[in-house]
Amino acid sequence: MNGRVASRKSGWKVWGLVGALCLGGVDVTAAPAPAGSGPAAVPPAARPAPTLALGPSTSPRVLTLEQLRALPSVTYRVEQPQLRRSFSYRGVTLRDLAELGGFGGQDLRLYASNGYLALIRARDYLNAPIMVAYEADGHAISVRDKGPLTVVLPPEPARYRTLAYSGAWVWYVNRLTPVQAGAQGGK
Ligand SMILES: Nc1nc2c(c(=O)[nH]1)N[C@H]1C(S)=C(S)[C@@H](COP(=O)(O)O)O[C@H]1N2
Ligand SMILES: [Mo]
Repeated sequence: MNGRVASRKSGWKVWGLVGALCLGGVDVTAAPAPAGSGPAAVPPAARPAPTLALGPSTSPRVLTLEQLRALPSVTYRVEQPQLRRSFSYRGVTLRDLAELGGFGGQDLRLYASNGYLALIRARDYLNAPIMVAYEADGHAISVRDKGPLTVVLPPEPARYRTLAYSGAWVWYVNRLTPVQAGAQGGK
């Protein structure tokens, strides 16, 4: 990682992987499985609808998928570098989301439901339509494909397709906060 994108992985990642394989996107932070009971016991109908929180956990604005879908959207085709498949993604720009959260133009922390955290600089999202995508090829994004909400970077500039930015493709994203809000938990 260089200075543009900082990221860390935590012990929660294993839950994220379990979730990706078996859980079908249940946010384990919102619905922890009792020890010993398999997350696979949660039927698809019990999956909580995805939400995106804007701002620190003490004072978030929480958008439902429906509310996200009602915002102005961008659509473009790009290859998801970890899946190595190209999709036409649709979603809301980080620029608009930060504005809506009241922290437009600030560097952002992006949290995922598996405990992953990445930083995206204002100079990146202000100059390119980096988005939180909720749709790929006209469909909801499956957990297998890193959804239901996933950060997508446009094909240009070319640096977005380098290793330095691979950590910015935050899968299962569920919260954005301004970096200046301090060391808030991501949950
Ligand atoms: N939710 C989530 N998104 C994530 C990660 C993660 O652990 N969890 N890892 C990031 C990092 S640091 C990189 S390099 C790529 C990892 O993709 P790969 O494991 O397919 O190489 O996804 C990024 N997005
Ligand atoms: Mo990475």
